[in-house]
Amino acid sequence: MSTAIVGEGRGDVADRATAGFRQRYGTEPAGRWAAPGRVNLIGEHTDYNDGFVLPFALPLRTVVAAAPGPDGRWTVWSELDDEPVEFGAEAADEPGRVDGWAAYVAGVVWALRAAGLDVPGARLAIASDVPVGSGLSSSAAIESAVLAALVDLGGLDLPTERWPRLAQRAENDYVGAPTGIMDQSAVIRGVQGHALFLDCRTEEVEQIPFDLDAAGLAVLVVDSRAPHRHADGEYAARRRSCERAAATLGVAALRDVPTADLDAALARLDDEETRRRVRHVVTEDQRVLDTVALLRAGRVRDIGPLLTASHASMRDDFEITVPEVDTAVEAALTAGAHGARMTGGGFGGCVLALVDVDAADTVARAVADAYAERGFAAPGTLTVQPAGGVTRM
Ligand code: GAF
Repeated sequence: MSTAIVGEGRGDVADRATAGFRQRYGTEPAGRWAAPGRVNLIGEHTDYNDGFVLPFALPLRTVVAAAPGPDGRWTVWSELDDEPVEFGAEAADEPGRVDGWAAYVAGVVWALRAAGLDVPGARLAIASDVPVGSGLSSSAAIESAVLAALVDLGGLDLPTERWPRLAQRAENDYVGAPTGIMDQSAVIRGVQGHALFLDCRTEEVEQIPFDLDAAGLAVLVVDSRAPHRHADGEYAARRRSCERAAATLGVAALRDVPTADLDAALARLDDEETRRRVRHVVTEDQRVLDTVALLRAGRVRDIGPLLTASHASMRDDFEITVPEVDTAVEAALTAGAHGARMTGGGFGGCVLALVDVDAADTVARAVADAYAERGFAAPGTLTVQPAGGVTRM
């Protein structure tokens, strides 16, 4: 049988952060800041190609309880690891000096300082319901909650529109993961009941109503629990391949290849693998635009085939799926899902399925049965609604 994505009996995440703060520092936090995880409805590996994405924030949150620190240094405790990590400006200013989960915190301090802001020293305690390593952006959630805390504690003059780029810089340049702007944007700019239509070149945003209840639908998220297989190296390789293809085609990014010109562009590339990569990105951008058009017209159920086509493209052209996610998608579709696809960077992580509300349990069970048959570890499942982005609680 499937199991809940979030561990049961752990108590409220905000209470855990507060309790951790009190226990670790012996005082009350000055405040608590919460940032969600995200799923991407559609638009995979399009963000670093300057294209379009349509993610939404999840009701699962990471909470940071924080207060100014006594000596201009940063001390961070996380329930992931009982040992707190402490660092000063010298470590924050040198990417890579702080590693492990605390690098996401040091990276934010670094990005804020690199932007010329006077970041206050702080004590932080972090608790999270966003599972780590499931492709639901636990790292963007930490970055964004810490960013919000430091901006507030320091009274920093930093409009929210600039937050996603700064959080992304923390991840790219301090942690060293060459990701795009999607995750931080979803986590920071998400609005309840909406999917975030983001143009990753201009950073223009449109909140697209995504009212699942009104349509009698649910989004079922399935954690494939597939062990990550070289995900970081493969992600970077896909990115390099797209950048090389754009250079060959003489465009700034693959977003500049119009769907109507795809065949002509493919004919100018001389290896089959690169052609498949480009075909994924160009068709995926178009699928995002088509999904947005259907949602604007209130035709939520009709986006199903686009989700499924996105999965096929990731499986066959971009080659970023693994047997566990393919099995989950196939089982969900066979059990009646309107559409299903892997969400996130790939090589494991989560699948989302668009289902009738009253079919969610049947679909979850069908996926669990298919996993048992194939000898895979039981998947995690959760039905979700689009939630709001980062806030002070
Ligand atoms: C990961 C990255 F962090 C995002 O920037 C995006 O590229 C995604 O993979 C794939 O769409 O989540």
